[in-house]
Amino acid sequence: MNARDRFHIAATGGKPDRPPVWLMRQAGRYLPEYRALKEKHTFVEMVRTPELAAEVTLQPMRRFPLDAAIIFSDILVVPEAMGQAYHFKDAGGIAMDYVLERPGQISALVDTAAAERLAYVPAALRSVRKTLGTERALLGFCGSPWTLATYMVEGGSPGQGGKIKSLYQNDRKSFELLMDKITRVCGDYLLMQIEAGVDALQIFDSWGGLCDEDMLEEATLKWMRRLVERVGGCVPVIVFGRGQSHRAGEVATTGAQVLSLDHGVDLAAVLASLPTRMSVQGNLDPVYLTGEPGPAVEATRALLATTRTTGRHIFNLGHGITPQARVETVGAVIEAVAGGG
Ligand code: 1CP
Repeated sequence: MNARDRFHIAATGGKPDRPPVWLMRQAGRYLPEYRALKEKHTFVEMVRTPELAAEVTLQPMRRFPLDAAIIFSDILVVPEAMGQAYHFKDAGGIAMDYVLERPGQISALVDTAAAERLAYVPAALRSVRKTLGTERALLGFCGSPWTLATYMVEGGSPGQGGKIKSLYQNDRKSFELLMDKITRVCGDYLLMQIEAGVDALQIFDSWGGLCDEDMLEEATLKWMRRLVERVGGCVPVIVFGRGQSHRAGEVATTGAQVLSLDHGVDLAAVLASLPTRMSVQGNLDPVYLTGEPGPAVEATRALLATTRTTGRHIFNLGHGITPQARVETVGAVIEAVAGGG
């Protein structure tokens, strides 16, 4: 069975020969070859240049027997295409160039034709597909409308999300206008990625956990559902609902085929609670990757054992790889999955 078939079967509720494996932020600072490239180019430059984005995407694919590549890009390319750019802070981390504070700034955001400004992403996808061939799967992605709105209104990492929640609660009209614009651009963008040949799409709802129960549907779920409907079953959609595993059933109403779970959650128990059309993805604690291979491999095997009889599992981390991850430990974990546990 080739890796692409293995991935497709697992992502559509089936049981392949073993769980496929890919890792969130499989590109990044833990890899010396990535750091070398970043000495010469800025992050934004690498994201915007198809040859460089393709090269960064392929770096971990050369090193490890991963079943799927995720395109090197960032969720913040969408706000940038709409007119709100982002940059790396000297102190580390990412910040938006300005903050959305007034309704007039929301009205001024570009929506029609914004996706066309992202043509460098399908260009990178096509280049990766050419080099990668058809044996291994290729994933595209975008941020959830709620998560993107959070960065746009908060200006960076949101803390408690006071500003975005205030917009939702106190100026629903502006909130809806912003969400409607983002959702339309993301929809166009996802369709562009499908056309460029992705095997699946992941929607990162990284800040959906900020939503209280009574706002979940109106603030994030309904907009993701719109995106899933727009994709129209062309490829499987994975939703990463960080901090939302306790309400997996509600996230499942978006129509996604796969739920990506964060660490610390009983993956098999969540799987058992979901409709059988669905699969789960996850959820090794990325902290294991900062230590010796031994404990990481042991935890990987324990996790694999919980879904051995059911299948419907794509192996991944509970969140992105950190710069402190050790390359040999990352390799040992991937080998443990690829070797059948
Ligand atoms: O996995 C991959 O390598 C694919 C490419 C990818 C993806 C899917 C990157 C490259 N970023 C993302 C998604 C992304 N970007 C998310 C959703 C996932 C998550 O919850 O982490 C978010 C929130 C961002 C925004 C972002 N980009 C942050 C967080 C900012 C904050 O303070 O909240 C950061 C640090 C980045 C930088 C970034 N993006 C990607 C990489 C490899 C890096 C690190 C770059 C570096 O330090 O060199």
